[in-house]
Amino acid sequence: MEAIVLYPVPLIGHLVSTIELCKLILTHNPSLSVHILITIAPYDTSSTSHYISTLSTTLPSITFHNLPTFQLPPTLLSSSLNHEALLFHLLHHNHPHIHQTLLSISKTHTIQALILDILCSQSISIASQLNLPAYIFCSASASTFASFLYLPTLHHTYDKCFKELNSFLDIPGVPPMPSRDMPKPLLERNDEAYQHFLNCAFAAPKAAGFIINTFEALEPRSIKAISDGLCLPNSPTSPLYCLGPIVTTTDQKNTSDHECLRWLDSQPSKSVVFLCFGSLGVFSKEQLCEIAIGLEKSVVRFLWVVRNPVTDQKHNLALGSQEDPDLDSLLPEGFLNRTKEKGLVVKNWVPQVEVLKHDSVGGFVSHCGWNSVLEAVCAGVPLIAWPLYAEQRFNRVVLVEEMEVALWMHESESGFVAATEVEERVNELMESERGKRVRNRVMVLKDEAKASLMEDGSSHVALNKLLDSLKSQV
Ligand code: UPG
Repeated sequence: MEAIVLYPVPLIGHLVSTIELCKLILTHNPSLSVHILITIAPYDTSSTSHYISTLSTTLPSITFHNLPTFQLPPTLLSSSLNHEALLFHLLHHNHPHIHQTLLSISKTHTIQALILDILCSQSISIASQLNLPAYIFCSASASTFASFLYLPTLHHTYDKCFKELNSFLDIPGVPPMPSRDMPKPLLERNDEAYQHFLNCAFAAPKAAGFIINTFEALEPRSIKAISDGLCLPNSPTSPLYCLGPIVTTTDQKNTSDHECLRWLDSQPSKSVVFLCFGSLGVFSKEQLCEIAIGLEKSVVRFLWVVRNPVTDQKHNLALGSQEDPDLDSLLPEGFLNRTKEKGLVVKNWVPQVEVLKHDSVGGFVSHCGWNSVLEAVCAGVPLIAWPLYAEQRFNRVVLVEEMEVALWMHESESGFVAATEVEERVNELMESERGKRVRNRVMVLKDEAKASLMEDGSSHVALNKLLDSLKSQV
């Protein structure tokens, strides 16, 4: 029996689209045996492990292989390594286990391909040892992927950290990129994570193909730059398959009958701005109060997902703590009562895809995670871009300057956003001519997204090409 094996990293934003990719492939080729290698991050968050634990019961058509748990050595635990660097330690530790699992799967199946998350690109070497073709799957944008492929060139062009460079980077297919807006783990050259990313980028050209969760009409320039080989000036470029938008159809926490949907039912059409910051984004108590003041002063209705304040100051990540926040003690005194006619604050999590599709939602204040962006585009909801971590500042530049689907949320040097900025931006998005232009643009892209998935749409055609390519590998 023929099989494909996928190896995602244990981060919700990556897992969600990997699972959807599997479902998509299975819909078109139900006889294929699909295997996913599951690993748990050393700094696991309960949302990720909960999601993983539900997968095997809800998706019987996919076989999950749990790789042995990685116990962080005490020296690493006490070190000041950031979570990206720790993740790469885990991935490295997994290498022999992946090798072993692939051998074991190949006893009963003919493996067509190993599909690796972009962060697992260094595992291409394992595929080569076993004579298996490896594909890279990028759950982020084509623009991000262009910068990833181009990283070795940038690395040789500059000898300073992007954080200190203070200039615009010229990346093929990407608008002029302020060096400080490069993905967070790449800002410091001496950061261990930077070296790992660079190694991944060096390994990537050996892949048999690149799969990206995007579509032609959304990112025509970056897709063309990658396909034309401009991002890999020194080696041939593998075929590119843009299959998106791959958007999740199931909520990761089974909250699809959430109270907020009933509240939205009672709001006027396109009147509500939705604030939600991905699977990990959190703020300080001071920042939460500032958002509250801005929303209260604004003229718009709001639906706001609030989590407990930052537990990891360095990254704005809710690592560990997913307990319900005590809203009364976190938000300004009397805020909930004063705003009850125009707003709803929800603790921790909402079924985001459902919310965005609701007719009452007219705007989205987002951290610019790529899944959130695609979900907004598919629902025709314009954004206000408030990046927090990972490649989200990079995405903001692309969303505002290139795609023109978002307004820019301005922050201070330290990343703090003032109440007046929150108030002005949400008013601007929901009430101004500029807001209208962004809304019109996202509506066009919503139609394009739908068209790309139709029978002769670009993503559908790319999927067929990918399936043919997988078949031809055995
Ligand atoms: N989500 C909910 N309800 C919530 C919060 C999130 O359903 O209350 C879902 C959301 O619909 C989406 C996913 O969780 O499907 C979040 O994904 P994404 O928007 O991509 O954010 P992250 O979880 O932060 O994703 C990581 C990176 C991000 C990157 C993405 C894809 O942080 O920067 O673009 O992975 O590689």
